[in-house]
Amino acid sequence: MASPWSVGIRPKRISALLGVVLILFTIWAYTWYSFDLKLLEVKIPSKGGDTKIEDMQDDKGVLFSLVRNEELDGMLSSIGYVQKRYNNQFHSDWVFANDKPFTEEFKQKVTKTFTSGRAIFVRIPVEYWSYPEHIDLDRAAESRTLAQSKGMAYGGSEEYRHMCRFNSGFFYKLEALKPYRYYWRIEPNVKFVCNFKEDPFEVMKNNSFIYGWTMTMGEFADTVPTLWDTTQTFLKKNNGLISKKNMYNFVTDDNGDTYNLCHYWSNFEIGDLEFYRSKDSPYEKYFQYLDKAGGFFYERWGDAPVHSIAMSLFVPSDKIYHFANTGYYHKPNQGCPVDEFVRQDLQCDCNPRKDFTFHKFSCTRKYYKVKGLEFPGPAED
Ligand SMILES: Nc1nc2c(ncn2[C@@H]2O[C@H](COP(=O)(O)OP(=O)(O)OP(=O)(O)O)[C@@H](O)[C@H]2O)c(=O)[nH]1
Ligand SMILES: [Mg+2]
Repeated sequence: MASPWSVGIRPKRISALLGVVLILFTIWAYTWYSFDLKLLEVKIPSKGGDTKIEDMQDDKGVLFSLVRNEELDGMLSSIGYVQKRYNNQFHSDWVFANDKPFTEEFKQKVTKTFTSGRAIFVRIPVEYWSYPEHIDLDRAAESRTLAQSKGMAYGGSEEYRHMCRFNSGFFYKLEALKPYRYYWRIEPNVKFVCNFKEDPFEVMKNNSFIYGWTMTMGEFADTVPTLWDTTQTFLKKNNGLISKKNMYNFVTDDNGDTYNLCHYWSNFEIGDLEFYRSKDSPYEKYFQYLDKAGGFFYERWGDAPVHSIAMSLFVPSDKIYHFANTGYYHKPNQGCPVDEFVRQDLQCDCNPRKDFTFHKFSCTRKYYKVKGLEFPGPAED
């Protein structure tokens, strides 16, 4: 059989040819994936002139949204508020994640609207958004039917359960979040009606905070019937994970017998990704245990109670911080600084009488009591 050399193609020429093919492939890949996470660290050009790849350090924060294509208008609305009140000054990047491919329309409109930072679009790996093998699908379906018949919000929804499981145990594993130390979760259709004078990511970093929240409330008991017992069994099997300065009493009123349903309202949360993803993280162990127990599908465990219980157990109380003056709105609750001076200083556009942060139905009073701090809210609700 004739070898390539014998028909006149020399090794040097083959190398040159391979080189050209490689360059063409690189140009193609760069163009094709310019909005994709795969090449995030090295390939996405800086947008708006504020964020350069070489600036990326471990302690940077990133805005993060899990969102559907159908929620484009709501997302654009949230982006407007975030830019006006925060990002026009601080220029953070924003990662948008979806279990389905983002449409071109979604990417283009978001990129056009989010001019104060860099927009990164991510498709969630299927293993982060599907049933693990140990789940009995018939049992899961029966539980959804029952929950729906009881009128539980999202009781019949499979998507909602995948969303809660993703927000509990997977978002922090996304490749796109690897370059960042802190995340700030933003949903479509939320509002910020006060200015940020300080960058919350700097507040987190400068104080070594692990978790920041803005509102608290009680969970629907029907969604988490066995979450607390499962947590107790986990703790018995895993000695030494509880922090010495924990906030256990934020989530239980009877010294651990039952869960009092208090949680940080996780549609707004700012967290230290290292806490979730470090090699010996108690959080990951806890999530794995909960996931095996199946309550994300056999019940309707939310990421808010899961995060809140974990923070209350595994994190020292001085690493949890209340971002009190965000003027944050997520249907149906509005946060509004109760102090008139603060409202003026931050140019808030809200009515303090409508504030939910310190409302008697919230758990905020309990938070301050457990922390041993003076309650900063109004004397009576
Ligand atoms: N990509 C994707 N995002 C989802 C899906 N379900 C929910 N989300 C997003 O996950 C977040 C939480 O979902 P929501 O439906 O707002 O849940 P919620 O805040 O408990 O419920 P509401 O009070 O109705 O807002 C939002 O940012 C949604 O856009 C889904 O199936 N796919
Ligand atoms: Mg929501």
